[in-house]
Amino acid sequence: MEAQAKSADQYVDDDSFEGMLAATTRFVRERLMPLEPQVEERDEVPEEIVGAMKEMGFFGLSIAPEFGGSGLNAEQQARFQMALSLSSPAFRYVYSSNLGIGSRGISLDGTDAQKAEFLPRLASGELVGAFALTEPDAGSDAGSLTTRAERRGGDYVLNGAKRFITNATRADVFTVMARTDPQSPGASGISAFIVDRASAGLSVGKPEKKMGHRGSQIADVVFDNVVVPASRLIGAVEGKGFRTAMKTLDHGRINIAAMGVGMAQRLLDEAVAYAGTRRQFGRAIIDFQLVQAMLADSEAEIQAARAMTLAAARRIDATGTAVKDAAAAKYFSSEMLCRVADRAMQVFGGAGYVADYPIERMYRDARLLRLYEGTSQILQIVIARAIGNEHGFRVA
Ligand code: COS
Repeated sequence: MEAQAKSADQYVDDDSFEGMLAATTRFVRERLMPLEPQVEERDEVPEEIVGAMKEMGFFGLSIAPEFGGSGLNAEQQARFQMALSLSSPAFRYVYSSNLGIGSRGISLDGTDAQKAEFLPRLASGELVGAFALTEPDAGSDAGSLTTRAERRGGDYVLNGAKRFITNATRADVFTVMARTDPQSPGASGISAFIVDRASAGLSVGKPEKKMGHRGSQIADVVFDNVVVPASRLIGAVEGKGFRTAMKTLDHGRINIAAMGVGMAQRLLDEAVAYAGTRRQFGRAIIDFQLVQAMLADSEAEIQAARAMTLAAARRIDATGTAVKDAAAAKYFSSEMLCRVADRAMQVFGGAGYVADYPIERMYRDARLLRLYEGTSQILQIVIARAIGNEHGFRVA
C-alpha cells in the first residue's frame, strides 16, 4: 500500500489495518459467503455470526479508542466496508449501525457525559443503535418531520412515528430526530435525542416485507407520550438535530458508496467466473467481445466508484466535512452498482434469473442503494447546491 499522510485522528496504523482487512476478507470468504443462501431463506443472520463480529470488534470500528472502539478513520472504514460487502448486505447490518448512523450523532455532537454513557456499550455491541429520521410524510424532505418533543420540566415528551427504521427490531437505543420548536416548521426546529428502546410508550411495528436485503429488518417506531430525560438531548442544545442528522448522513453516504463498490466487485467476480466456464458456440463466453465489453465496463466503473469513495473519505478525514464528495460518491456508486448488477444478469443469461445462483438475490439487493440515505435525486440536488455555492450562487 502507498504510504499515506496520517490524519489527526488515525488511531490504527497502516500495517495493523492491512492485517485487520486481511482477517476480515478471510472471514467473509470462509464464514459469511457460505451462509448467504441460509440467511436469504431464514431472513436472519445466525447468532454465532453476531457473536463472532462482536469478538472481532466490528461494532466499535468507528468509535474512538477512549470509548472502547478501534477509531478507524473514514478511509479505513470505507475500505473495511468494501471488504465486508463482498458478502450479502445482511451481514453488514449486524454491526454497521453501531459503526455508522446509530452511533455517529453521539460521537459527533454528544456531550462528554452522553459519549461516556453510550459509546463504550455501542462499541462492544452490548447495545445496538439505530437512526430514526424518516417518517410517513417526511422522507426526502427530512426537514418537514413532525414527531414532537415537548419540554416538560426536566424531561421531553415524544409523540409521533418513524418509518422504515433499519434494525428497529434489534435496536436498544435510537437516535431520534424530533421537533422541539413547533413555531419553526423547518430544520431549525429539530433536535436529536437518545431514546431507550425500553421506554414506556415506545413500540416497534412489524418488520416490513421487502424486495431484498433479507436478514436485515426495517420497521416503524411509534412514540406515544415517551418520556425522555433532558440529559438525552444530543449536545444539550435544542435546534441542532437536523444538522446532526445531515452530518451523520454525510459519513453514512460514504459507507453506502463503499458498500456499492464491494457488492459490485462481487457481482463482477461472479460474472467473470461464470463467463470463463460457461461454453456456447464451442467456446467459453468470455471469448466473445460483447461479453468482454460488459465485464470491462463494469471493471472501469468499479474503479471509478472506489476512487471517488476513498477521495470523499480522505476529505472528511482531512477537513471534517465532505458534503458534496460524499453525495457524489454515493450517487455514482449506487447507480454504478445497478448497472453492474444488470450486466452480471446479462452475462449469466437465464441462469441469472433463477435463485440457484446468487445474481438473482444480488440484483434485488443492489436496488436499495439508490434509495436510502438519500435518493439519487436528492443527492443530485445536494451536489448541484454545493457547486452552485462554490460559484457564489444560492441554489434553491
Ligand atoms: N452538514 C451540516 N449541516 C447541514 C448539512 C450537512 N450535510 N446539510 C444541511 N445542513 C444545514 C444547512 O446548512 C442549514 O443550516 P442553516 O439553517 O443554519 O443554514 C440546515 O441544515 C438546513 O439545510 P437545508 O436548507 O439544505 O435543508 P433542506 O430542508 O433544504 O433539505 C436536503 C436538504 C433535501 C438535502 C435534506 O433534507 C436531505 O438530505 N434529505 C434526504 C434525507 C435522507 O437522506 N433520508 C434518508 C434517511 S436515513 S435511511
